[in-house]
Amino acid sequence: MKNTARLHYFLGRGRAETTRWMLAFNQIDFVNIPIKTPKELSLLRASGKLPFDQMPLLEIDGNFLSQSSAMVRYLARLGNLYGSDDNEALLCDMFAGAIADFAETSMQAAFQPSQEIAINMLKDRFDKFGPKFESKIKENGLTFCVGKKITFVDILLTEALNAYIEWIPNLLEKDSLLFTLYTKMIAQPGINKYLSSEQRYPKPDQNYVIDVARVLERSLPSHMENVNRFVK
Ligand SMILES: N[C@@H](CCC(=O)N[C@@H](CS)C(=O)NCC(=O)O)C(=O)O
Repeated sequence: MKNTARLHYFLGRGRAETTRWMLAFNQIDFVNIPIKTPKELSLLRASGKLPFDQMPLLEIDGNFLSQSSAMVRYLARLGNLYGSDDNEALLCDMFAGAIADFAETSMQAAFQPSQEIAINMLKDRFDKFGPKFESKIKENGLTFCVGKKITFVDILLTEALNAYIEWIPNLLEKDSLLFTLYTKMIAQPGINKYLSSEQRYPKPDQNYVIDVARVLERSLPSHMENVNRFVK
């Protein structure tokens, strides 16, 4: 039997969330190892498991994986989710890059001074990328982003859309291909189970923003009080 994978990160989604969705889709058991204090982070760094001193860290199959995009691709290869040939793999990488650009805005949303600003930012970003994703799925035969079966980019896109939808519930048109893809992917057994599990962190809020700044001993966003309270 395989060991349970261990994912070290803050007490929240952030840059570990795509890895969680990939583990979930592949039905690989994992535990979140929350890093809650600067001391815990410095111990992790001192362990030598973080090649670039950064989280997330995924411990799996005896390996210590750094960089979320590398984790996602490792899990994509493990689950045969990287397209059926080199050309599809290339298309997957192109899609994954665009999805990362799209998803970055949802990761920044909780750090904004108001809900209104966050939502406007997300709407602008969706207006830029949404129609492109829609037309690429159409060109590819109406169902998947790349090829004729699920690839890791379908999972990444669903994760990103899920984060947007938490801010803007009516984001997707019900008759759109994106909505159909989203609905299908969210119902995949591993993902469905993960989303209602204890491993799933809530939508990031001010507490998450404070947590990150505290652990990294960094300043808070400029709209918050006492912005340098954790800076050493
Ligand atoms: N490209 C990296 C970014 C990693 C990253 O920026 N991690 C942050 C936390 S979200 C970190 O560890 N910052 C501390 C540092 O850079 O020393 C990834 O996606 O894994």
